[in-house]
Amino acid sequence: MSPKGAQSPRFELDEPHGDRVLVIIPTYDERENLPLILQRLLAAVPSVHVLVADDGSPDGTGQVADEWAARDERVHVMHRTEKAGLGAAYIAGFGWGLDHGYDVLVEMDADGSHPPEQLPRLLDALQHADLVLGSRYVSGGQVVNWPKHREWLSRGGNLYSRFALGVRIYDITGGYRAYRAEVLKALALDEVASTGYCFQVDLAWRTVRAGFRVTEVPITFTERQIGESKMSGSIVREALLKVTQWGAAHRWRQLTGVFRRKPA
Ligand SMILES: Nc1nc2c(ncn2[C@@H]2O[C@H](COP(=O)(O)OP(=O)(O)OP(=O)(O)O)[C@@H](O)[C@H]2O)c(=O)[nH]1
Ligand SMILES: [Mg+2]
Repeated sequence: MSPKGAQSPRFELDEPHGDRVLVIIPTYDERENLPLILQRLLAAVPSVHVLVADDGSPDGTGQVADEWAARDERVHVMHRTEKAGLGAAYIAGFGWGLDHGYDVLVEMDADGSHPPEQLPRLLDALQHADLVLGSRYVSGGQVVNWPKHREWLSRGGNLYSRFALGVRIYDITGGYRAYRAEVLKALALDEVASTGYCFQVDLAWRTVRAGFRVTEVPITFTERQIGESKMSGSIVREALLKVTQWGAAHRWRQLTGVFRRKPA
C-alpha cells in the first residue's frame, strides 16, 4: 500500500502504475452534467487527463468544457462540427489520445451513469488485462434506477451477443471501459463504422479476435438524473443486425476451418 493509502482510499495513479491515463467523455447536450462529472472524476482520480469530445451541442456544452479547460490543464476539448454518434466521437478521441502518447484510454459517459469513484477498480484490473470492461452483470455489479424495460433490453442484448459471438463477456454493450493504448493501436479503428451501443460490442469483439486479454470488473450503473438519453430504436436495430452478421461470419469461419483442417 502507498504511504498515503491509509488516509485516502483514492488511487494514487503516479505511484503504483505510472501510466498516463486519458478519460474520454463524449458529449451531446450535457451542459448540466458535464461540470458534475468532471468534478467527481478529478476528485476521485486527480492524476487523469480528460478529453471532452463534443459534437457541437446546441445547449453550449462545448463552451462549458472550454471554460473548464481554461482553468484546469488536465482538461482538453475536441470540438466536432456535427452530431455523428458516440462511436465516431470515441474514434476521434482515441486518435487524439494516441497522438498525445497516453498509455491508457478510458471511455466514460457524461451523464453520471459511470461512477468515476470506481475508475481505480478498472485501472487496477488493467495491470493484468488489455481491455477492462466495467460490468453491470457480473457478481457485485448493479443497475440503479433503470426502468425495467431498459434493463431487460440491455440484459437481452448482452445475452444475445454472448451466444451469437460465443464470447464469455457479460456486459459487452457497456460503455465504461479502459483500453491499453496497444490495443487501440493494433485495431483498424478507421474501419469501425458502428455508432450506438453496437460500437461497444464492435470494439470488444475486435479486441477479443485480435487475441488481447479482456476482463470484467463490477460497476454500479445509475440511470441519468439530468438531461435526455440519446438511445433510439435505430441504435437497437443497428446492434441486432450487426451482432447477428458478426456471429454468422464467426461461425462460418469456424465451420470452414474445420473442413479445411487436414486429417492427422
Ligand atoms: N459526441 C457525442 N456524444 C454523444 C452522442 N450521442 C450520445 N453522446 C454522449 O454519449 C454518452 C452516452 O449517451 P446517452 O444518451 O447517455 O446514452 P446511453 O447511456 O447509451 O443511454 P441511456 O442509458 O438511456 O442514458 C453521453 O455522454 C452522451 O452525451 C453523439 O452523437 N456525439
Ligand atoms: Mg446514459
